[in-house]
Amino acid sequence: MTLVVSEEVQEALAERRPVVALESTIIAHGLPRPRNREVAKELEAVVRREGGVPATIAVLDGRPYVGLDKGQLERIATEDGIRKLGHRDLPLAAAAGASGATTVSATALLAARAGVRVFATGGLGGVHREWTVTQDESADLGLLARTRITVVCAGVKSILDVPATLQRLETLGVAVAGYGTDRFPGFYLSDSGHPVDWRLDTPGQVADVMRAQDMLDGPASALVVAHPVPEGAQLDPALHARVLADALHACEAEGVSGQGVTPFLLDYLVRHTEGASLEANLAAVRGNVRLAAEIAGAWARVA
Ligand code: PSU
Ligand code: MN
Repeated sequence: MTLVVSEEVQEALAERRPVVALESTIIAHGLPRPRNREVAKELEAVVRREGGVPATIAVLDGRPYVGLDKGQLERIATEDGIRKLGHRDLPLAAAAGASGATTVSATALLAARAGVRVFATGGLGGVHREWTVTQDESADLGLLARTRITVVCAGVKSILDVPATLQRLETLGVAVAGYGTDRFPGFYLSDSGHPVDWRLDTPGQVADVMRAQDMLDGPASALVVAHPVPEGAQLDPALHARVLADALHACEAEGVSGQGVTPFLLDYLVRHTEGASLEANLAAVRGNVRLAAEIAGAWARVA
C-alpha cells in the first residue's frame, strides 16, 4: 500500500521544517458532531500558528493519506460509514477500498513511514479495566513498542486501568516522561494519581531524548511525552469519578465490546457531564498539539 504524502508535508520534510502528525479517530469517533469538524480545523491551525505543518492522517477510498486537504478533512468529520482503523486494519482497508479514521496505532505507523517524528493526540489507548475477562488492551501499546515516534498525549484515557497500562508500557519498553510534572496525567484530569520516573521541562530536552534514542539504536520504540491538561481546565475529579462508574456499568449492561468500547465511554461522559468532559478533552488535545509543534521545532533544529 503506497502512502499519499501531501505536497505541503513533503516540502516541509525535505526542507527540515517542523511537521506534526494528527490522528483522525478522535475527529470521526471521539468527538460529537458538528463540533468535531471545527476541532479538526482548529488543531491544524494550532500547528500552523506555532510555525509547523499539520499532517492529519486517515485512509480514504483505500489510500492512506499523510496530510489532508480541506475536502478530505471534511469527509472524515462528516461522512457516514467512516471506519475506525487500528494498524492491523490498514491492509484490509486498502484492499477493500474502504475509508476510515486512524487510531493512535495506525496513525503512528503511517507517520513513521512518511518520516514524521512527532505526533499529538488526546489520550493513548491502553489496558481496559475488565482486562482479566475481556483481554481488551489497545493495539496502541504494542505498536508504540515497535515504532520510533514521539507521542504527545495527556496520558492514557482515564476510562482505562491506568496502573496496568503504565506497567504494560514498562514491560513493552516504551519510554514515558512527564512534561513539566512528576505525575502521570489522567486525560480529563491533570493527575492520574500515579507517578512517572522521568520528567522533561523543555522542547529541547525532549529533542535530546529523541536524538539519544536514535544514537543508542535499541529497539525502535516510541517516546511518550505525557502532558497534563492545566488544572484550571480539568474535569471536576468528583464528577469524573461518579460519571465514569456509571459509564462503565452502562457499557457492560449494553454489551458493548471491541472497538466500540472507547467511543461509547467517551460519548457517555460527554452526555452525562453536560459537555464538561468534552471541554476538558479539548483543552488537553489543544495543549498537546501546541507542545508537539514546539517539540517538532526543536527536533527540526537538531535532527
Ligand atoms: N484520544 C482522544 N479521543 C479518542 C482517542 C484518543 O482524546 O477518541 C482514540 C485514539 O485514536 C486511540 C483510540 O488510539 O481512541 C483507542 O481505541 P481502542 O481502545 O479501541 O484501541
Ligand atoms: Mn480495545
